[in-house]
Amino acid sequence: MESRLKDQWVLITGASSGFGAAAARAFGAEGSRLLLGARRVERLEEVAAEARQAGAADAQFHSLDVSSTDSAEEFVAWAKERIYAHSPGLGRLHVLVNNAGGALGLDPIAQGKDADWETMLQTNVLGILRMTRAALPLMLGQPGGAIINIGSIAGREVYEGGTVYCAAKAGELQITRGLRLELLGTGLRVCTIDPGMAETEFSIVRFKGDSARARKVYEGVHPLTAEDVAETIVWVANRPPHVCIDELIIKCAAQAAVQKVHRQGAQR
Ligand code: NDP
Ligand code: 8X3
Repeated sequence: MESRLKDQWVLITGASSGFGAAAARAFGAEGSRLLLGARRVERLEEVAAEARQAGAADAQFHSLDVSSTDSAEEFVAWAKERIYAHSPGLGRLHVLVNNAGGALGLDPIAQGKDADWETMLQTNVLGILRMTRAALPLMLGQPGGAIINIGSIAGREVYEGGTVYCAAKAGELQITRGLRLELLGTGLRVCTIDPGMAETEFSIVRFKGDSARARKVYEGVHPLTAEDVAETIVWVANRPPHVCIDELIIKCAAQAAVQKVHRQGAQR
């Protein structure tokens, strides 16, 4: 059966690594048309080539910083141009994946850094709002489209040192729920996918380039991979138009809760 996502336009933020890059390849395998954004454009170029190789009908990329309203709006204007160039007047964005984000540091609030807090709230919370506001006009009038926000189990549970990241992802969860209420009747589906620990560049970014510390997070565990999460993103987007997966939690089998992880060799 031909994929419902074939030839459909899919916009992915944070497509230069991790879930976003894997999602680009996975939507590519469905024959979708991709619009990829992130700050590291040279990485986007590689991901776009991989997506085309996987079968994407089109894969284009453009610089995007979701922490800037100007950048978000400029990116969506570029996306609109790309879509209209392909099908003048008719083009529609089918899927928006608000994935860009991450954590910075594990400081308790007493030692928290303004710059870390601001970046986490800018990307994980305001970034979703900006991108959604800008992209909605390209999606309305097209029942069956989907806005898929990437949250986290951290939005549902809190842990010491992760409070601001958890607050940001809790914000993402409520934004998703509120947007679903606001868009009722449009036929657009609004979903959140909330992963647990997954080995991507997430921990390297959190620990500001300290790869050894990042590796320790996954020691003795078979964590989720970017591909596991990407498969889920595509599955959610590919449900029939009358089906909305409101909220989906995905964790590796070794993780029962944010801080309850079974590590090989550890006593139960
Ligand atoms: P990665 O660090 O591998 O990917 C993060 C992506 O976000 C990169 O493409 C990065 O691109 C992009 N990004 C970061 N800041 C910005 C910005 N200001 N503007 C545009 N793009 C930005 O991590 P993951 O793939 O793991 O993370 C993806 C999402 O999943 C995040 O929202 C994260 O919070 C969430 N998540 C991750 C989990 C994990 O354990 N890995 C678990 C649960 C949720 P660039 O730097 O080029 O701009
Ligand atoms: C990433 C998962 O547990 O590191 O969102 O916060 S966690």
